[in-house]
Amino acid sequence: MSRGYFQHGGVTFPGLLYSPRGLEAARDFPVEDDDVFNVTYQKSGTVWMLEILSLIRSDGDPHWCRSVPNWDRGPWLETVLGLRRARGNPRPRLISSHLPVQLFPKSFFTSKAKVIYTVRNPKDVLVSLYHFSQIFRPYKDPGSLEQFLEKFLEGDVPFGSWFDHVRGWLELRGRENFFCISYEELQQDLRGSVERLCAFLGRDLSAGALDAVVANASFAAMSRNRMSNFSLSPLFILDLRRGPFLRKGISGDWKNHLTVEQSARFDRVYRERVAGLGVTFPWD
Ligand code: PPS
Repeated sequence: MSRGYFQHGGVTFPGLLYSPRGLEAARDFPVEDDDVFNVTYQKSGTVWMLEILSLIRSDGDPHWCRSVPNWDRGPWLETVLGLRRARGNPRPRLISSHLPVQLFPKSFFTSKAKVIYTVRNPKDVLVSLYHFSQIFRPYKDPGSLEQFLEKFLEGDVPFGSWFDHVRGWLELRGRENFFCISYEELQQDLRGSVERLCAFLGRDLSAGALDAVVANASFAAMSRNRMSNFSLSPLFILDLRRGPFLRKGISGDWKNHLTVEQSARFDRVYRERVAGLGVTFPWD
């Protein structure tokens, strides 16, 4: 299973797929002004947003999404293979990342490249990550949900603390090239969200193209698409015999998993850590 973890810049990374040298190279990645970055804390809707951005780029035509795996359309910059792919992809590039802001490519901060940051209710992130940790081979076995909850709240998980990640990225609010949206907004109004994304990206899609984006980025369509459901991923990376990557795709699944006490414990830490951020999230 897992090869263990290493620390880089105070953040935990798995030893399989990631390396300290790769992370240094990601930090030095030469960002181009026409790059579009799909940034999230893990399990917050990365592949969903990647599908939406791929479809917007193709004016709603699903051909690209159905013929090229998502990890090649919008490679994860922090993985060794993703970095190589991002370097080689033709411009304009779509690039995904779970990196905390302090480890993100330095050249982004003086570029006109765009970042779309998707946030999700951290209780749902916790539950999604708990299941994912059981199928994603680079991650350690999460133990019981009770144990994993404590690790998550302490930030003792790959990519570090949800609270630090969100706080760090939200400091970019107000920049012209930064757009923040939530998983919950995508759930509540996908079409309206796609329209807002198009406005941010400077794309003018017809009503028919918008409909096609919405239809092809649905949970059902993505679950059927081999290029988006990770069924092409090798077994030594993802063990889909133990559960699907596209698991439930709903908001509020945490209610089916956390006890009243666990939820209250989460809320106490959440209130402390999110105070002072000056943001109201859809789940607050
Ligand atoms: S990863 O591994 O960090 O890149 O995972 P990420 O893509 O960020 O998050 C996976 C969760 O997003 C859900 N998902 C969707 N929900 C609704 N609609 C669509 N189209 C969709 N696509 C992905 C996916 O099911 C994971 O959430 P859970 O709660 O585990 O189902």
